[in-house]
Amino acid sequence: MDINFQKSALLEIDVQNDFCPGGSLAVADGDKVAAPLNEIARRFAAAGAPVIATQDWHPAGHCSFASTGRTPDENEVLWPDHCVQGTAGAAFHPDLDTRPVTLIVRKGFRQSMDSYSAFFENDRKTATGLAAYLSGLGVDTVYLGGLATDYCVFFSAMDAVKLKFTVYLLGAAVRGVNYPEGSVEKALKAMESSGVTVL
Ligand code: VGL
Ligand code: ZN
Repeated sequence: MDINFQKSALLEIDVQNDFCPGGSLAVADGDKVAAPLNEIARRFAAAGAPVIATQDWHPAGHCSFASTGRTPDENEVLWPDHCVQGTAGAAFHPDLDTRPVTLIVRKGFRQSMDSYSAFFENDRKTATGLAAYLSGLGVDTVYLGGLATDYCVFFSAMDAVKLKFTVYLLGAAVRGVNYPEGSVEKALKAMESSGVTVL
C-alpha cells in the first residue's frame, strides 16, 4: 500500500474492551482488528504522521443504554451498558499498541446525546474537533479501521467523505455488530457507493 504520509492520517475507531470478546457489547473477533491496525500505525508513526484513536466514552445511565428503559426513536438502536467512563470496558483493548497514537478523541460523553462518528455527534451538527485538527495538519486523506463496521466506523467514514477527505477503509482491520441482521453488508455498500475505497 502506497501511502502519502505527508497528507494522511490513520483513524483507529473504538478498539475498546467492551467491543471485544468478553465485553458487554462484544463484536465477533473484535480483538482481531488490533494486529493489522498496529502494523499500519507503526508505519504512520515512523513517518511522523498522525494516528488518532477514538474512545466511546459514556457517562453511567447514558441515553443509548437500554437499561434506562427509554423508548428508542425511530431507527435508533439502544445498547447494553458499555464503555462507561473510567471502567475497564472503556479502556483500549490490550492488544492495541497505543504508542503510535498522537491524539485520543473521546465521544458520546454527553448524557443525552450519542456520538457514533469521530467527527460529529448524532445531532449531525456538534463537532468533536477532529476535522479541524486534521485540517490544521494539512491532512486530506484518512485511513480507517476499528469497531464497529456498521456503526462508529460507518458514520466516521461517511462524515469524512462529506468533509471532502479521501477515505480508505482498511477491510482487514474492521469488524461489525451486524445488528440488525444485514447491517454490515448495507454499511459496506453505502460506504462504497459514497466514494469510500475498501482496501
Ligand atoms: C458503537 C454501538 C454503540 C461503535 C458504539 O463503536 O460502533 N456501537 N456505541
Ligand atoms: Zn456507545
